[in-house]
Amino acid sequence: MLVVIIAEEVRTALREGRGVVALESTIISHGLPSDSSARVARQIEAAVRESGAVPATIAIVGGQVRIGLDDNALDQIATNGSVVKSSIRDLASVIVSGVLGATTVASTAYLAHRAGIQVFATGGLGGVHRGAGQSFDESADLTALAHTPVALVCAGVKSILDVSATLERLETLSVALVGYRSAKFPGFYIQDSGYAVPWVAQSATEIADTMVARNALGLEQALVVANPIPDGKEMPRELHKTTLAAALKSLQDNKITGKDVTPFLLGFFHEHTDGVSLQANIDLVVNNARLAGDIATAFPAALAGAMSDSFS
Ligand code: PSU
Ligand code: MN
Repeated sequence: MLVVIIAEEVRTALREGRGVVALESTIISHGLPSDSSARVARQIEAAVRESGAVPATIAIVGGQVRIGLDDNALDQIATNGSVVKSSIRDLASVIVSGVLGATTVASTAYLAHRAGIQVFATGGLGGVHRGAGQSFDESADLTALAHTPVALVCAGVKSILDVSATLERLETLSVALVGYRSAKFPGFYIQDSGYAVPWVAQSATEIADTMVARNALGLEQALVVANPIPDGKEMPRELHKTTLAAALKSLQDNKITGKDVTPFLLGFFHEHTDGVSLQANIDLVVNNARLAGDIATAFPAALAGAMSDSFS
């Protein structure tokens, strides 16, 4: 049973020490409307290439983990309605059952790290849900990042989550958090969630240096790079606020739980904002992919320039 297949282009880039950026597939299968997801997935990959890095979208196809998808596999993930959202605990069962699996932040980070990929781009991180004190609904993304040393570029977390509690959990789990050219923790569709980040980096090189220092320290936690949606691309605040309130109410009315919560809320936004949330989503993911490409491209030089005694 061959469980993991790394695409030729990705394997070559890794062997030659060139930049590679991992991309998750749940964003494609469950985070975007199906009529645009294949196009957007290719836009994301193109943004990584424009920064001089190689994209490696990760998914489970035909009982095998694929690190880097060909056109056919990417189309299947984007358009096949029966793709299973696969977090870390689902991986082995998805492989054995042979169903199509889309990987979340948690499982993508895990698989990327095991494949030797250090940089990963997504849209928004999973986190602590509102009411988690009662429901215990906290994304496995958080615990995965606590022991997976990748750099993850995201636009913060959506305000469908409890942003404050999510930041507290990241702190408890010792997950590093750095804002990119901003001291504000972004709120996905909006540049400022109302909370601050503990550190700010001004360049991709500074982030690559931070990864090198983290690795030299032997730390196993992820570095979350919070990259706000570009200027002028935010969702209008009022539309954001009213849609959020309606989405949370609909979630309760429909008694949605477990892994369906996040896709439900994302879908609600896309269905009720006449394309506005979709466009913001595309803009921020492409922006993240570009920055991740810049970081991956800067990483080899940062590594070469570092000198350190080892802890071993
Ligand atoms: N947040 C977003 N867009 C997404 C997701 C989260 O803004 O597409 C997806 C990611 O794949 C993330 C997952 O890892 O949802 C988290 O799901 P859950 O809350 O069930 O852990
Ligand atoms: Mn959950």
